[in-house]
Amino acid sequence: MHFQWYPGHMAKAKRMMQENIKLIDVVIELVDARIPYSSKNPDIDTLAKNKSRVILLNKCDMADQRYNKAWKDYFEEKGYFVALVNSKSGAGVKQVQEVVNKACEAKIERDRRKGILNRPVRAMIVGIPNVGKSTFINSFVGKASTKTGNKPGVTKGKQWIRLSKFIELLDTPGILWPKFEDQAVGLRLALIGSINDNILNTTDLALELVLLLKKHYPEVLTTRYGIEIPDVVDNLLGASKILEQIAIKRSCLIKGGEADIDRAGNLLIDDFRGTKLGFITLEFPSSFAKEDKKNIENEAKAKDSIKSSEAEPQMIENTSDIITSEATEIDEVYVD
Ligand SMILES: Nc1nc2c(ncn2[C@@H]2O[C@H](COP(=O)(O)OP(=O)(O)OP(=O)(O)O)[C@@H](O)[C@H]2O)c(=O)[nH]1
Ligand SMILES: [Mg+2]
Repeated sequence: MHFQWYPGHMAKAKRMMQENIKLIDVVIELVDARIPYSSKNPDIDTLAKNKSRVILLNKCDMADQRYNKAWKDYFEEKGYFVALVNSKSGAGVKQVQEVVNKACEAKIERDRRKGILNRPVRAMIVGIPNVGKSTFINSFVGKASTKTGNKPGVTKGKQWIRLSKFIELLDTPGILWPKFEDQAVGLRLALIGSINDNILNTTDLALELVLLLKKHYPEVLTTRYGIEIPDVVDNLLGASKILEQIAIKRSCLIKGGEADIDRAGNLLIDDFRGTKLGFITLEFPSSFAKEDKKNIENEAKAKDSIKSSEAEPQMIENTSDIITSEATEIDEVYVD
């Protein structure tokens, strides 16, 4: 299965975000606590360079509690200000204000020294489609200020929301990035519903889900559907046998009594997305910590080889390019 979804409206939204970034003090990125690595958009790192960064591990109520704290530590170690949030119920949302304040301490101090007092903090809320940005904003603000929905692409344009005299939020449409270098990332994004289902083969997606569940949560399929799972299921053929069993148990049959694995596939995906299989996390910080270590080692090696092959040291003649300008005006209507 190949995953790619970068429609025109995302490229447009990214341009809007680039145009507005100069107004922003802090970028609050929502990731999905079930796949915190895959749901973190690498383009945001480029966009938010030199800005304070907050990561909210949203939908933490749907994830496996055993890994939530570990993921929080993982991102904190990388220098982000982090909070675990359930935007739907509001759990953890209050503490976000504190986290944002911490992330903005340096900026507030800079303002104070310049004699600027009480200028509101401006935060851009970013994240992949369907991660819960608008739900978070509504919960944070304490009333429905922006439209939400359980499908990707609900928020269309930009929208400023004044939370209080201390903080203003910019809601943005969910964006992905042009190419998933690692297709496993695309698969996980599709599973949580951040890629439009209309462009996916949901039966193939369900087969991949069976393989992931068998690997990380071997009991859940037996518990939910009362089916026998062989010890080794490591290919799509094995997975389709399991889908067949689910189809039979759930009376998803086509004429002649044959198992309807397409319907069973949809049922399995819906059950996963609706946490009927339990609270499931599909990525684990320990595996990414190893990957990070490898990347750091490779970067260090690359730096060493550049150093040894470098001729003359280069002078920076004009630093204006690397200083970000601080804008003060917002050019958008408030939705209050
Ligand atoms: N269980 C749970 N559901 C959530 C949470 N946050 C959001 N949701 C649900 O996730 C779905 C998507 O929420 P939205 O707020 O519309 O997501 P969005 O990121 O604004 O989506 P786009 O505007 O399409 O990019 C909705 O059905 C929400 O109810 C959460 O923390 N926990
Ligand atoms: Mg939205």
